[in-house]
Amino acid sequence: MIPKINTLSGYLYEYQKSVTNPEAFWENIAQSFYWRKKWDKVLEWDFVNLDVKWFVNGKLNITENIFEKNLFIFGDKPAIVWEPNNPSEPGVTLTYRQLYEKVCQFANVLVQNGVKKGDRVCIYMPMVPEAAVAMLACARIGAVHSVVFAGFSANSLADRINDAEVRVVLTSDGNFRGPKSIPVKAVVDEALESCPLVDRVIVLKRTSMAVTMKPGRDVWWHDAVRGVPADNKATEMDAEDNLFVLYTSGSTGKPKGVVHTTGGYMVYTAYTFANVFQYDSDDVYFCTADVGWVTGHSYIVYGPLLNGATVVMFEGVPNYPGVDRFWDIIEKHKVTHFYTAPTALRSLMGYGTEPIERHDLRSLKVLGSVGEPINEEAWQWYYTHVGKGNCPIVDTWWQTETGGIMVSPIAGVTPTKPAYATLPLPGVQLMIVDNEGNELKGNNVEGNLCIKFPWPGMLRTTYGDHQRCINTYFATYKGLYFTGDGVKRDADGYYRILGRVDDVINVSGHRLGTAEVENAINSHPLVLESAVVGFPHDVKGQGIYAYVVLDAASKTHDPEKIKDSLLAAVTKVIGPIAKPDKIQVVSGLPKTRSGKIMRRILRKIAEGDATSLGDTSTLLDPGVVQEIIGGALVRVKA
Ligand code: 7RM
Repeated sequence: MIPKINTLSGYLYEYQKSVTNPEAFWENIAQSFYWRKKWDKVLEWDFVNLDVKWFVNGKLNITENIFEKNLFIFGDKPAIVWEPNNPSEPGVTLTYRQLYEKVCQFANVLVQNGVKKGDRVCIYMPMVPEAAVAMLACARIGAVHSVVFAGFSANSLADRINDAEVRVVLTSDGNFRGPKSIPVKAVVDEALESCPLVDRVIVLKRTSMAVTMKPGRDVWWHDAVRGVPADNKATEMDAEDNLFVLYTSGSTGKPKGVVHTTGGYMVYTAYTFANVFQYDSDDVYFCTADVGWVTGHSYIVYGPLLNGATVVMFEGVPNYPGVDRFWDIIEKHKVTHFYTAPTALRSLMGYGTEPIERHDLRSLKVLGSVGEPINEEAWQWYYTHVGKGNCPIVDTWWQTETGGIMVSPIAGVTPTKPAYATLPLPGVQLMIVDNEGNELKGNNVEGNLCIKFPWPGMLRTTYGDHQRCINTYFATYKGLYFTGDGVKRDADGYYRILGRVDDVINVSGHRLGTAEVENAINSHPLVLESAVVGFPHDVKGQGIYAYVVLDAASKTHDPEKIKDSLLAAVTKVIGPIAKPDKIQVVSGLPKTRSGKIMRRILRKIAEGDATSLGDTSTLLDPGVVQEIIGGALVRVKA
């Protein structure tokens, strides 16, 4: 069993142990797992060249730790309780044994299709149990999954497939999302026109919408599994063999493939799940994330299943068929642990408490928040109306790169404070630095959040480009992992995450690089250049504000049509999540003499705070700023 903290003094004691002797601390946690061969050494590390190895020479398979290790105890326990988009459609419950059989069978299918240990497999699927089966089947045979959120465009999908040199793609015909059916296979087909390496696509039938199947390349999932045996001996993996790659946006244009390895990620996600949520064996855990994001990887699939948890997996959206859908699911499945994003709470707050009061939520014990800072108002609403004042909220701060939760209350153990992620978990050594990299010691300080010591769940590299990983995360402050987030440590030593300090924006909990959105806008033939910044948005947390300079040829076009086609360009290049909320056409962008766009000024204007622009003495043409402040803003309908 994974050691669980259950008192505040226990937390302080474990934390102290984890800092005094991290190797001994993590070695003890790692003992709770099934290793084919134990490690020779717990940790080797170097944060300058980024070379981190946990459980050196340990051998294991993560799926053996989900299944074989536990089947005897909870083989008949529900592992995945699947709730379809449409509540009148029957759901599916898979016990651990049934899930195991599906995983083994699909692992065999992958092998039959030529997938070998180390090969990358792209998963572009809706929120159906087969998405989890696909991930675990990859892990079973040592293939590296690259899950791409099914809301990304063909362009984005193709970029990710090519970057990871994927040969096999797993997908579905379509996707039910609220009242809509969304084509999925058609997007894959479009993407694959520029992915010469892909020679096999396995297609799950979900919506039964019409699709084209390319002979020799495309096969139906149900045909592929027919008659395939449901037993498979897991492939032995080194602790440091890659488990998956997951693309995430940064401050440069191209998303990076964050690489996670097997042993450390297993230990970290399982330990953090058990402790942060204080999951007990009869609990029912519901996380509303999509498996296309890291939260889905670590806290729908790996963390919970490694703990033998019952996980509710939801295909749909919070407002279909009604705005009480989450509360309906909680009541129906007697959910004890509910984990969602502040943006969802803020949008549901708009409907008042009546939709909640229609449901019996007495099963709830723990509430979680993830993805973006939770504002105090949303925190209070969550606490009072969803949790009825007796469920602790765990505000969990972490990142794709960290693999698992880093700063968070331990449910029922750490005293909470609205909008605070509170304290670091055991094994997490934070450091706050100023812009020059000097450590800000003591309490009541605010600065850049860094981590100074490795933790087992951390990223090991970015796929295909190790130097880029070093430059992005380990070069800003030498010897430290830089998170890109600003943080405050208050008088009690509690941490409050303030949001990104780099050119990354967080829109409805989705991470986007401003450069990525600019590139998409710039792909429009009438655009000369653009600058994108975030601005405070009541529901989304941050909205996207685009300043666009158009070609003279645009004069002959209808401005409304141009706006629509700009949005279409962004949807095509990235996906609908990246559509700007506001577009302002400007005649020029504020630049320094050396040609750098002064985003600081644009951010201020977007925030509606043009009175305090700060130092503008380096501006090449101050007239541009005056024009922008006085300029007309084109609002884009949501
Ligand atoms: C898990 C996830 C990471 C970025 C991160 C932060 C922001 C995430 C919180 C948060 C404040 C939180 N991974 N973030 N959780 N900010 N409080 N509890 O979201 O890679 O997609 O995003 O999200 O800015 O750097 S992610």
